[in-house]
Amino acid sequence: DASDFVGDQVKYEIVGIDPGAGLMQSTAAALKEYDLSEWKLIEGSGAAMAAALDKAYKNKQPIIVTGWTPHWKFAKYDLKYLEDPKGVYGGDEQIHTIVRNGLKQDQPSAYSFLDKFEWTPDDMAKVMVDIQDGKKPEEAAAAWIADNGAKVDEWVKDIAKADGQKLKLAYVAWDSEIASTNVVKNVLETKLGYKVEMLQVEAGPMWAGIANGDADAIVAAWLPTTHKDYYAKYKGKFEDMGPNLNGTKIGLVVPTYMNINSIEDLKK
Ligand code: PBE
Repeated sequence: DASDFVGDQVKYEIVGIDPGAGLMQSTAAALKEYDLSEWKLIEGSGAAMAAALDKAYKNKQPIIVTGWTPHWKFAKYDLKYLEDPKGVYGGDEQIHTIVRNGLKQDQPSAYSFLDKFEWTPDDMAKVMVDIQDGKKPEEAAAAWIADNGAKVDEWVKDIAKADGQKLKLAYVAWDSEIASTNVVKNVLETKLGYKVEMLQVEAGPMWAGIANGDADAIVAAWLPTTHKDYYAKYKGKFEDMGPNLNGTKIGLVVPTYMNINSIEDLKK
């Protein structure tokens, strides 16, 4: 029989993403802090989370997912973050660009552009929504660049062109980072003459790769909270170029048709 309690409705399950994501570590911490030991955080991927959300939403069924902003899902569905009165998921956060040590000497043009690269949550969301609507990531990136010529010109202004040198951008297959990494790759190739390889990896190897020099850059570092463990682990072995986007959020997300509002509502 259907119970009114959300735990019974969703079988005490929270739909998670890839285990290396900072969002998963924060959610594990939230289950502890809010004393929700009967709840399970299910590992999966960003894509599997989105598929589960889509299916539940279409059937108006209850579901709790690990979510983040910017993300196309907020344009497609009516969703809300559960309030986090204990602040486990952190406050203001930015996405940083991180490069390997030595990039400045080896690839000064790429370094200068990566230092300048900065856009808004709306910019990123536009690329994400286009991809969700069926464009290939590289097509969505190219379309955004074509539509935002002035912004892109400013990023590459006065930077000398390279001569086909190779660069490696590491990223995780989170929809937000698929969008940003494709935009940066396109600019490096079409405006600055590089040949760019995108390395899709898990979060741990992404940070290890930038620290050991296997990758040249990432535009996927969520700080100061989401990736704080990775940041601390490799500190000194990379160069932090600062924020490329301001105004992110992570937490537990539910459809607005659910009548819970806070993580505290998960407690019976
Ligand atoms: N995310 C998207 C990542 C960072 C980008 C929030 C899923 C994470 O949790 O590590």
